[in-house]
Amino acid sequence: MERLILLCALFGVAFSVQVDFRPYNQSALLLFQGSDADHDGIFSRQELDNEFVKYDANGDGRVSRHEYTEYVTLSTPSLHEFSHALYDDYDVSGDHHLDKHDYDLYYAKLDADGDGSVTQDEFVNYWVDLFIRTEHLHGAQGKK
Ligand SMILES: *[C@@H]1O[C@H](CO)[C@@H](O)[C@H](O)[C@H]1NC(C)=O
Ligand SMILES: [Ca+2]
Ligand SMILES: [Ca+2]
Ligand SMILES: [Ca+2]
Repeated sequence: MERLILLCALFGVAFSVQVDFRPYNQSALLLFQGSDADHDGIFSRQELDNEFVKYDANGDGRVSRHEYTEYVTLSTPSLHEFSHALYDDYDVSGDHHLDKHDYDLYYAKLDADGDGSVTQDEFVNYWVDLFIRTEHLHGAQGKK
């Protein structure tokens, strides 16, 4: 099956209509490469902010569930359910808004060894695990 990867920003996962993230380690690596804007091998806290600001359509400094899921499904409607699962994963405080507080907590989740920076390995391991946990939501069913 052809896997068209049109764009690979961290969470604005815009793939082709036929989504298949397998092999997960490869998709996670592509996400990392698309998110590590300065290519220093570290996904920095600033780079995380730079991703989330893209989803803040009304510019109020917070990302609502609607803003995020619209952003993802505009390019890839089949990721509707997956986009909600991702939102829940980012919304660490669970208050249905994404803001600086969530980004700090989310960054800490990615930073497995707690040294204050997120390496490629930490990032890829996190996303591979997430792809596996959410497999029933991102449309790999029925494909080879
Ligand atoms: C993904 O994992 C497979 C199986 O362990 C390995 O052969 C492959 O090189 C890995 N790919 C990447 C991009 O790490
Ligand atoms: Ca970087
Ligand atoms: Ca907003
Ligand atoms: Ca780390």
